[in-house]
Amino acid sequence: MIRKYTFGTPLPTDAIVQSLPAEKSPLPYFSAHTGEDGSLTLSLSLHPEEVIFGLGQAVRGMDKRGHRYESWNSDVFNHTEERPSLYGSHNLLVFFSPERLLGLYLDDPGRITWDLGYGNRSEAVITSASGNVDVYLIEEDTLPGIARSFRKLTGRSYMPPRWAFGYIQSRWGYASEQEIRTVAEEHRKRHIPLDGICLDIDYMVDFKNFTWKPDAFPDLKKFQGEMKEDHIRLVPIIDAGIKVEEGYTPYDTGKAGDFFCKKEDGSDFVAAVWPGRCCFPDFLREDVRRWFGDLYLPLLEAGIEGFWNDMNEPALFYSDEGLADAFAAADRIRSGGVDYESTWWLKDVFNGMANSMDDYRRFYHLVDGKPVRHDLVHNLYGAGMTRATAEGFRRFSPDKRLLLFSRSSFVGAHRNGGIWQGDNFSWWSHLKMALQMLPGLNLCGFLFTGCDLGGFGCNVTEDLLERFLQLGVFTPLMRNHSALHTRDQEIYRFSIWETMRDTVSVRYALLPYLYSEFMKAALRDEMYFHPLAFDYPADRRAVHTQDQLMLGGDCMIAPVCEQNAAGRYVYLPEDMLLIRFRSAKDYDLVPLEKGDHWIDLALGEFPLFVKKNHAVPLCPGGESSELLDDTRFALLGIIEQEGAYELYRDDGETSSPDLESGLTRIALVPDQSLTRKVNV
Ligand code: MIG
Repeated sequence: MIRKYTFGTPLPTDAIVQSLPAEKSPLPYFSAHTGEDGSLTLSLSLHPEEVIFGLGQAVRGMDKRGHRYESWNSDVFNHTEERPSLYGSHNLLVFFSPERLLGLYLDDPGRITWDLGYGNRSEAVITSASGNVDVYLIEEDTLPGIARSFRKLTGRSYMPPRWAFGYIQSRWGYASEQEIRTVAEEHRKRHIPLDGICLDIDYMVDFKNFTWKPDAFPDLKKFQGEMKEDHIRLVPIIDAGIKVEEGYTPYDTGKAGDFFCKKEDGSDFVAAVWPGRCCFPDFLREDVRRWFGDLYLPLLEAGIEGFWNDMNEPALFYSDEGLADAFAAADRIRSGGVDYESTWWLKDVFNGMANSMDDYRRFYHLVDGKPVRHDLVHNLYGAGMTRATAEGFRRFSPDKRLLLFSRSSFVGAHRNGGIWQGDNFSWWSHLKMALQMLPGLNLCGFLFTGCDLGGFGCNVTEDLLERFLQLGVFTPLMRNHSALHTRDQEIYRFSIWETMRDTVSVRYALLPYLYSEFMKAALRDEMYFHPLAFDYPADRRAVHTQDQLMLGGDCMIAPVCEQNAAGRYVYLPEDMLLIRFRSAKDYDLVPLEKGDHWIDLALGEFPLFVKKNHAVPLCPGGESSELLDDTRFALLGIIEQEGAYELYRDDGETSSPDLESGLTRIALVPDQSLTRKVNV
């Protein structure tokens, strides 16, 4: 059951697809308080055992209790435990204790603070800065029921084409066709599976969206065509800002249509990003989205089938006004005398030019024809860009799914694209962080996601990349990405590349299964990854487990997230089969009983646990998603009673996937062997 309570006059967000009347009675459970500044605060006392799931893209554990967070989409390069917010705002919490199961969604595009037992361990205090918010309470009997209800409320999750489940290599810095061919060749000649290569901003002319360097990419269409013969797709990046430059078509047409965000005086708001001074499309307007979506057409006509949208918080390096203020501050210090305090302050002034609140208050959107200051709708910007792109894709490619993943997001954007987890570091703690972020993202509808494998910033070590890949085997987006000037991070750069290749080979053997689980989850409004509590709500150990995850309907993962560990402890909430993978063809099968186990996992080894009377189909594998044989499987599982696995298959790109016609029942027959060959 979902109930809606309206406070103030909320702005539209596009998050909700099911319109509900607002309740007339007061909001139950929470005490609501309106501040003198118009803000709205909701407080709830917490049970000692209460677990709080949700918030999607946020640091720390799967259970969000014990810290404070903020909904404020931010371009942050340093994902420390202290970060209140990352790139997306996903305003859903699920409170779960022996006495309560309650979902809370705040439909509010502005700033929200979430004190979840930080000020006081036994209280949650949630504040909407504007006080204009639709509050949704979701009550169901089970945790999966809450997830399903929330998806019904907010719409079906985005489904990418099947090739997007292949391994994707990316790096900031690939500058030419030649360099990308080399990356492809190095993978192919070593038989490292590969389905895509990302183009980062280096492919553009002066970082201008929708251009590509004529010398470095003389014939993009021909190049993409040749790569596709080799089963590799190019995935170019698009940034949010449009460079201010007369004669550059996207700027000229944007200007002619009056499509950019404005300052109070009616002139275009300008701030610098990679291309220099840029204007920012007002993605909240339908006509602007149509214009922007159309800009992808030349790239689509060149055969491109996937994109990633970046810098759409929007990230702002500085504005003319911010720069002038900083210079004025420097002048004041120059004339007033320098001491240590003033120099610290001055550094803060210059650092604070990026993504500054002053700038976010300097420009306006048109909402229903009326100007609305950006900070009140800040968290919608990335979602608006995703929507513009997705609407464009639906016009140009109505029958075929295309790949799209964004950096910034808001609930609602999960219908239009995936997201990646942003600029992590090559740190062991960030491997664990990536794992812990996944169930929250899934709960909020973002099923197609994954982190930068190996870590984006800092220099990776080879064991860390291997352990990242072991998590990536299971994440829908499996992309190795790294920043300019960091250590080369392609698999073939490392002495243990064969180990890494074998790890990726497991992804390809599992790909038909993982695709099946993903599509079933999307089509049934379920989660692909979920906390153990969703399956074992009465098992206290399971409910509080922070470093293991359920995957789909049959499995559990428990990655090694520590350097030089020879294995790890794993808690099994029921009897399971351990598959200890070394490669697609080399694995151990070990039945284990419910309880705690130490699992030996040498560097090239990683586990998948399969529930008893469930099974996982493993295909023979291959080097591209397009070359997989999804008719012959080894079925791995402990089967003691008859049942079936429902395998979902389709052509991998249809825009109207149909669950019923895609399902094939694979019979599970009791047998001692733990593995059985099946043809489907
Ligand atoms: O300011 O395009 O998160 O994945 O490689 C950095 C360059 C801009 C940030 C993205 C990252 C990408 C990088 N971008």
